[in-house]
Amino acid sequence: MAKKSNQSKTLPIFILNGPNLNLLGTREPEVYGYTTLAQIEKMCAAQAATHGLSIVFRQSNHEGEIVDFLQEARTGASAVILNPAGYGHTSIAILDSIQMLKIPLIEVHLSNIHKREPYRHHSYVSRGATGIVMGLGAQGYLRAIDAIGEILKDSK
Ligand code: CA2
Repeated sequence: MAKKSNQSKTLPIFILNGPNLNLLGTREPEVYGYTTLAQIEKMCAAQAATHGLSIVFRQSNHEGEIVDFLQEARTGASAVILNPAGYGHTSIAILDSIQMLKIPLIEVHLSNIHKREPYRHHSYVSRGATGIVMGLGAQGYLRAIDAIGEILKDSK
């Protein structure tokens, strides 16, 4: 019989993206940049690998589906990176799901929401987030992965 390994593999980082982010790189590049979501996924996978980590990368235009992903993260992820997009400013349901997590969650925004319209200044997600990265474009996802790499290393 095969011997069981004592080494437990770290669960993936769930990288979750909210509504309209599937259109990245096609409109408003002056606000959101030219990088597509598919390119961000590749960049994230490569960055996670430098920390010995893997990712599950998802996007949804539906609030309930994001809630489902967050519930899945409770047992399936070591950490979450979430760009809630417009739902960050409106969704108590997504905040409730975040508050049920016992793992780190980093909120990411491509743009600096505080430099933008007043209705973007408040984020419900921020209340439940371990940390926030904003205004760095696609690079922000990579910096969030670096932060998670450090947090998970420190917690070992
Ligand atoms: O800066 C961010 O990452 C945002 O989360 C993006 C959201 C916006 O509602 C938040 O206030 C800040 C919008 C995502 C829309 O994505 C687009 C993609 C391509 C073209 C236009 C919008």
